[in-house]
Amino acid sequence: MFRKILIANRGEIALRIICACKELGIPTVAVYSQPDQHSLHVRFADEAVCIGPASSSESYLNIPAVISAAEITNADAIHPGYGFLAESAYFAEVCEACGITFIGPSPAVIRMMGDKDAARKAMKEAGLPVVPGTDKIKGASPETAALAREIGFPVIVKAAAGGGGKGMRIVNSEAELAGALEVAQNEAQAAFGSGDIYFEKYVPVAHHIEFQILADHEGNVVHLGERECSIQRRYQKLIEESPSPYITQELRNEIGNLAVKAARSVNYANAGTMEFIVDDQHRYYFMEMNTRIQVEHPVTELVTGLDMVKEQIRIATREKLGYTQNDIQFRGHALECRINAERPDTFLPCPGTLKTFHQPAGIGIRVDTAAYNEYVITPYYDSLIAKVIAYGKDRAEAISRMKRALEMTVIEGVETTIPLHQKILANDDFMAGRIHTRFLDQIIQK
Ligand code: MV4
Repeated sequence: MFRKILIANRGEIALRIICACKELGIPTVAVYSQPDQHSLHVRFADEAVCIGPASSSESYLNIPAVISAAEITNADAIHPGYGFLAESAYFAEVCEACGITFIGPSPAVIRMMGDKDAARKAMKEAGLPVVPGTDKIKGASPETAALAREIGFPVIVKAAAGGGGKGMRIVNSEAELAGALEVAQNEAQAAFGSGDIYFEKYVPVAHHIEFQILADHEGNVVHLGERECSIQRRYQKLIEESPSPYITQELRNEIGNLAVKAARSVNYANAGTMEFIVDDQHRYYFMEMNTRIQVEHPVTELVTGLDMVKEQIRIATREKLGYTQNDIQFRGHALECRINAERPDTFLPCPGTLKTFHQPAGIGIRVDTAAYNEYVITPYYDSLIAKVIAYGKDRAEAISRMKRALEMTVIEGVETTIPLHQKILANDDFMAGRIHTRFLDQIIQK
């Protein structure tokens, strides 16, 4: 086991990793930026090192500062959480060069999956269906227009270095193409430092379904079923659930087994997520793979009973999984609502002080948060206040628990996404499991 784990993150995920380390008996080191001095991850870690000022680029993204903190505290592993350095192949390489274990897959796999075009090719090669699409394209030209016509409008332009929706543009007709390519390239350049883009056939009414996998260093791979993530706003997920009400046991086995084979084919080791778009005919297509622990991992933990962060740590020590697909049992239903500090009219972040913070509890409710009374949501980092996760024997019970949990959450001082969640949970189509990628637009327009 590791001697000491440094957590290169903040907020609820830093606390989540500390929980896993405490249960495994591994001492922890927190790193923090100046405004995070009084954060709970600093308080609950065994040691803490300030790594810089507020701006992420000078603190949580500052590789020399993070590595120095690991060296002076004698940490032999780093858990990157999600965001920040979690999908930096370069950071994983620096860790390796410094003799520190990066708790995640190999730099080569991170790099390949970070290039969405390369990832599509590798996964296609490994037997996964991918959406009809192009290689990287240069920009507007007669050849580009011909490619789009060949695929057929609508198409969706995506950033090759991106993921998660940044730099994405839906293009309905050839007239919109040149403009959309330029906007997407500029957005991609600004967000990822690379203007490389490609396009895919756009699947208009679809399900965003992601499969969770766990893989060890010896080629043992299992899947932990899927998460339904179709309820997104501006490509930010709002509600995730497992299992998906749209996926039958047969389809789960089929996609899950393909995902496992594909992960094995690239020597994947650690937790990983394969994103699929599933159309209204239940046809599924691989979109991208995320090589980190995800925000929505708790719904999978609740239906499988596994502690995914502990599994990540165990795998990183080169322990074997110790179980096979048949040992994975799916039980009940789980739902996660992301509570963000944001204005309900503009959906813009709403920084401020939580004058009152009362979190829900009780049977079937889990809350992952780093907030407390007087906690300050700064404009520097993302505006997530808490993840409320509800578990029930079935979807109806999970939803009813979520409803009462949101009613019993008190957050004063900032506006939050709770009213929007309540509107979604009260919707008849949501209740009936009729959700898809267009669902939220329909709700908001009403
Ligand atoms: C798509 C798609 C339809 N067709 N790709 C959104 C986040 C990013 N990781 C992938 N996303 C999508 N990619 C193709 N070829 C639909 C989505 C999508 C979505 C699109 C519009 C509005 C809401 C959405 C929710 C989930 C996924």
